[in-house]
Amino acid sequence: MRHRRTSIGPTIPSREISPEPSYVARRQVMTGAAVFAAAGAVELGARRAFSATVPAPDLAALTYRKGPLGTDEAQTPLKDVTSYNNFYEFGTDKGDPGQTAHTLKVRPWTVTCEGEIGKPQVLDIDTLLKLFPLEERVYRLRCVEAWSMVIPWVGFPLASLIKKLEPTSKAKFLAFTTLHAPDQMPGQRRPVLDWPYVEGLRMDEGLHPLTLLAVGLYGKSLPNQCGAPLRLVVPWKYGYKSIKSIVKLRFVEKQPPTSWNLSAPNEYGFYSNVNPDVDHPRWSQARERRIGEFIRRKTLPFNGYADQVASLYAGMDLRANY
Ligand SMILES: Nc1nc2c(c(=O)[nH]1)N[C@H]1C(S)=C(S)[C@@H](COP(=O)(O)O)O[C@H]1N2
Ligand SMILES: [Mo]
Repeated sequence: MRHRRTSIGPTIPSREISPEPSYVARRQVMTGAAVFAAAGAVELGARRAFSATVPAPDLAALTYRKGPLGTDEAQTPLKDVTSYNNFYEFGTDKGDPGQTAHTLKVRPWTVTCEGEIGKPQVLDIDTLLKLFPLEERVYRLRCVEAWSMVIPWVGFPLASLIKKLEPTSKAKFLAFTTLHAPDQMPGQRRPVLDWPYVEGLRMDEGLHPLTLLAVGLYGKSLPNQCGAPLRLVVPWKYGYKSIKSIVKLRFVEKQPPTSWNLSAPNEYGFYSNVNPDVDHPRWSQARERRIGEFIRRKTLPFNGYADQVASLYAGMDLRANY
C-alpha cells in the first residue's frame, strides 16, 4: 500500500523491502487480480522455496515423550517446514531464512527472565532444556497470509516456566523479545520492522496448556530458520504471535507493544486469534492453503482449538479485539 512506501528510507530501494502487509499488496498491483492475489503470492513463494536445495543441518536428537492435545492430521514434510518460512530477520522471501539463517549463533544463548516475578534470572539455554520434560505436540500453524502447516514441535508448556519464575500479582501480560544482532541477522540491517521483533500474551494465554515453548521439531533441535534455539508456539493465534529466537521474557502489568501491531495497527491486533469471520483488511481469512495441498480448506475458529481456548475470550468482542 502506498502509505507504507513512505515509511521506507530513501536510500533503500523499495524492491528490497517486503514487510508482510506490502508484500501481498504489491502482488495485487502486479497481477491486477486482487481476488486471487493473496493466494498467488503464497504460491509463487512456495514454488521458489520448494525448488531450492538447502543442505540438511546437523541437529541434535532430543529425548521427549508424546504430549497431549496433538492433531493426527498429516504432518507437513520437514523439507517444507524448513524451506517455507517467515523470519524477516533473515529476509522477506519464504525461501530466504532456509538459505541464510546459518549465520545465527545459537550457542552460547541465554534467556533473561525479568519484571514482575519473584525469581528474576538469566537462564542458559542448556539449563533451560533440562528444567522440564520435553513433549511432542503436533499443532496446526495458521499464518495470517492464509497458508497453514501441521508441525510436530518438541518443547515444554510455557506455563511450567512461568510457574517456576513466581509471577507477582502485578504480572498481567508477558512480553517476549527476539535476539537483536544485525551482524548475524541480515534482515535487521534494513528497517522492515522496528527491530528487535517483540510479541506479547495475556497471562492466562501464556498459562494455557496449549501454549508451548518449542526447542525442536521432528524430534531434533530447532533448525535456525524455525526460531532456534527457543521459540513460542501459540497454535490458536496467527503465526506472527509465535515469536522466534527468544532472548527475553518480561512480566508486565500493561499490554506490551507487538511488532506487527506497531507496523500496521489497523491490520494486526494484539490478540490475533485465528478467526475466519473477521477478514484481514486486504484479504479474506475464511479459507487457507495447507502447504502441499492445492484446494483451499476452510479456516476454523481459533484454528480448530475453540474447545480449548474460546472460554478465555468469553464476553469479549472478537471483532474489536482482533
Ligand atoms: N522473530 C520473528 N519471529 C517470527 C517471525 C519473524 O519474522 N521474526 N515471523 C512470524 C510469522 S509471520 C510466522 S507465520 C511464523 C512462521 O514460523 P515458521 O517459519 O517456523 O513456520 O513465525 C513467526 N515468528
Ligand atoms: Mo505469518
